[in-house]
Amino acid sequence: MNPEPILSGDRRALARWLTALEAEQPEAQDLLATLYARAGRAHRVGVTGAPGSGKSTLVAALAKAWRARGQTVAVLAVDPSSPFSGGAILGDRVRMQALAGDPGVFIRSMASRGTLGGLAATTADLARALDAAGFDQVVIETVGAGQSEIDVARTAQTTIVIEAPGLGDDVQAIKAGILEIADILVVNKADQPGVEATVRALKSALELESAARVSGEAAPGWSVPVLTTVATAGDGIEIVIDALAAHRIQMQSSPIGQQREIQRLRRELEARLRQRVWQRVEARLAPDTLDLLAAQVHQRVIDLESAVKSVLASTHTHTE
Ligand SMILES: Nc1nc2c(ncn2[C@@H]2O[C@H](COP(=O)(O)OP(=O)(O)OP(=O)(O)O)[C@@H](O)[C@H]2O)c(=O)[nH]1
Ligand SMILES: [Mg+2]
Repeated sequence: MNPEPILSGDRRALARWLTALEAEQPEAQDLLATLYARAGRAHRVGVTGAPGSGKSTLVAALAKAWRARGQTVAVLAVDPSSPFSGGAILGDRVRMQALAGDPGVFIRSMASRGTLGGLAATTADLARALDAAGFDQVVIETVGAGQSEIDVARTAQTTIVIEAPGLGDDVQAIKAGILEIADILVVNKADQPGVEATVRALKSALELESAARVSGEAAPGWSVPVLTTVATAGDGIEIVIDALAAHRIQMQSSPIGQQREIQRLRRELEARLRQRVWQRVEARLAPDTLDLLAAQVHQRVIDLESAVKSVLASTHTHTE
């Protein structure tokens, strides 16, 4: 693949590259390797929260504000689990229409589960590609529902967890356990009743778990702000933009912030190695080997550990 059109802003070439990366095509990955030295300039921002909380609307408002500041924006909308993702993507397109035609904005929907490496790995690759392609802001929007979505959100440097009011103490983020990945909390739909109760619930939940946070996820001296927005009207957006920039500076200037990024890359490295090693084993196994071994273990012809050893011996994986 040729890097020239991508680097000179050809959107169709960029889209083709991303599609090839999603399919894990070797030429696409080679190009990412070639361009990798150019990455590292973008701010990767994760936006996660319950369905309908206003993630896409907030992202559109953020994009507009960044554009006004002369920054370019790429958005990766990841929605693997929703049976409505087709509709959601369509909805996102409508919400993003104000930005359509702006060459400084690029929007990409990922409705697939990713391929072999899993969704988080694919998302991370696409985010790196967009970074290398020169975007200033790379936003990853994901529904905060399960572990895989949390893993996706963790590919970002700064994560916004978004909540809508009206549920009182029964805050979605607390239920889903995604509070711990939040660097910034946003209570959107602040034009609706129940905002104060939601802000209070989030603040007390943050206090409760601040002790656990010391484990290294958060930057030192960073206390997670709880901000309110009306994304549809653009209210509160500038404050979110400022908080994002402040968090990035904090992360970049602290050794713990650097450490967090290294830890994240380590997890990614490990996940990829697991996948590759397993692929090697699998490629050398006859199709029904594991079924046969499992049946033998079941009949106590062989024990589980011996079955593992026999697979490793027959695939020679232990010598590599
Ligand atoms: N009243 C009000 N409505 C809002 C606000 N922000 C978003 N909405 C509306 O809430 C609905 C859902 O907004 P989206 O931006 O699609 O929410 P989302 O979190 O991206 O939804 P999914 O991608 O489907 O999970 C839309 O009808 C928006 O117009 C807000 O600040 N106030
Ligand atoms: Mg959305």
